[in-house]
Amino acid sequence: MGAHAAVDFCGLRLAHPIVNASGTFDAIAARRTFGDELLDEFPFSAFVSKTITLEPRDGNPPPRLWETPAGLINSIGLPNRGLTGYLEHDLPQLAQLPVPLITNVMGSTADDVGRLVEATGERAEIAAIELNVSCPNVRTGLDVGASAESLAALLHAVRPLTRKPLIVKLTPNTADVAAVAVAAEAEGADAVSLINTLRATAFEPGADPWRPRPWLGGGGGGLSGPAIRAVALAQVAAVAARVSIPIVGMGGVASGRHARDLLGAGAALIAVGTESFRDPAAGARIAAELKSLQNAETPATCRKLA
Ligand code: RRO
Repeated sequence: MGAHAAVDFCGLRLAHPIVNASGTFDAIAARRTFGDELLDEFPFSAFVSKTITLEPRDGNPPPRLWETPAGLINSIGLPNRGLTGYLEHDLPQLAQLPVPLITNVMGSTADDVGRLVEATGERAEIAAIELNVSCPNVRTGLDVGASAESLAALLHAVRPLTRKPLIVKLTPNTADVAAVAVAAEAEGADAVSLINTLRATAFEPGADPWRPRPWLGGGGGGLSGPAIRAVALAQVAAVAARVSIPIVGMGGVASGRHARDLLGAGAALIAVGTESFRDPAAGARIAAELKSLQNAETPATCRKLA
């Protein structure tokens, strides 16, 4: 079989189109578990960090997870070491990964986001910044990613603060995701990524069914996994019809065929999320399956040359 066609994404040369969805693969813990084998067979062509905030956060109280018949609801609530902790503790370890590092940041004010973008933008170990305006589990007071106007104002303030590629992680919890993507492109985003989780909730098992109580410590959560694959396809297609910047498509991808479908809908890269919880090597498997599908579609003579 021929080698994977490398992908150019915002000036980064990636070995294949499969990356991880932010917060779904802990590369530092995986290195502890799998040792240097992880570096030899890293499942993704770029690594996206879990979202960091300016100050450290403990995250939401437990329980934090609820399984649905075809998905997972999480209410993690952004636990992280904060900017300083990330730069001092995580970054040196993440910089050892054999692929470009994309750092995901989130703030509750434009000032916070600006400080995060500036500080991460100065670090040579970081190839690109993903700006999370889409977490369903934190009350920020400003639901910036749900409105084209508020996202435009935020990007207007922070875009000039770095020359690194800026990817905006869009929320599916809005009436018109394509309008928000258009605003991101107009204000200088280099790419958009979607979809984050769909706002969801679960009731406590065993509670009086007529007086249900929320199960998750954070009250509600975000739904991911196979249940949201069709929503992701529709939203990626809707965004692709309106913008010309590259799209990182994600939502329930568990096979090469699912990845191919999202590429067909207009994505340039595909992120694997929930499937990595079930199988930490899922990214590599999906990349291999996608490569087979691409080779199967290549005429035999070209295949020999590849
Ligand atoms: O940490 C979380 O609860 C979380 C985040 Br930041 C996000 O962007 N999406 C999600 O489903 N959970």
